[in-house]
Amino acid sequence: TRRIPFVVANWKINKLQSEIAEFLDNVNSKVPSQTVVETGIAAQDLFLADMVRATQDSPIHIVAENVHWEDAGAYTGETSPRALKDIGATYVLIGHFERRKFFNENDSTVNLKVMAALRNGLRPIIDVDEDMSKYAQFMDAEPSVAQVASALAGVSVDQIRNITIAYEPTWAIGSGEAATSEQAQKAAHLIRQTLAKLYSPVIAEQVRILYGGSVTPDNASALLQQPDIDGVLVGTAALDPVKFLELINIAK
Ligand code: G2H
Repeated sequence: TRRIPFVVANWKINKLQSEIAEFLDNVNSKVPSQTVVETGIAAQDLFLADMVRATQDSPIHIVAENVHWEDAGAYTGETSPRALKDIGATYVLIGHFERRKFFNENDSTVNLKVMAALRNGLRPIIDVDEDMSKYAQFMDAEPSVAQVASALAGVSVDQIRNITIAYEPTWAIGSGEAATSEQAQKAAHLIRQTLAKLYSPVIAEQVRILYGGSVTPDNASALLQQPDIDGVLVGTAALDPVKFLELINIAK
């Protein structure tokens, strides 16, 4: 089965309410059907419910940038996965490099969040920022990518179909210097090998793997042509509706 390409915008904390309305007005009617290319936009929690309403007639999925691992309770300042599902969010980014770097996320909190998202019917996009060069020398031994294995601990064969993995090398994030398509393909392939070992080769072929880190309309096509890269996670370039639509067209 063909993996449907997936283009995800990650706005981080860069947009205001009025800018979001204008962006969605601009792109809503121009986004192709989900059977051609899936699209998602990740934004701050406070805008997500509005964004779900504003995209009711468009195929765009609304994506949370983070989630707590408990469904409810006394966790001031956190966002409940149950509440995210309730307002109509579809996907959630888990373990983004910036979460790991600035907010002390680690492999064990990432795993808790993955399980919480799945339990509530949200689809995790698991971010992996591991340095893959260390695996290159062990190519023959078919190493497992540690962040992938730990994020997926306890995820069943049935649940794995709801998982997307995003590889984002730390040095490529927001730097303007993307990985080369060869580097990104090598990393994506290692991730797919890891999935094959953890589950099965057939299941590994069904899971989408995205590349993220300074993706632009200029470098996207070479990246998306790689056999193991099924989509892109885009920060800076996806703040611009014209570039976002260009990226979607490239992914088609
Ligand atoms: C990496 C990416 C989006 P940018 O964080 O997740 O951002 O495209 O600005 O490097």
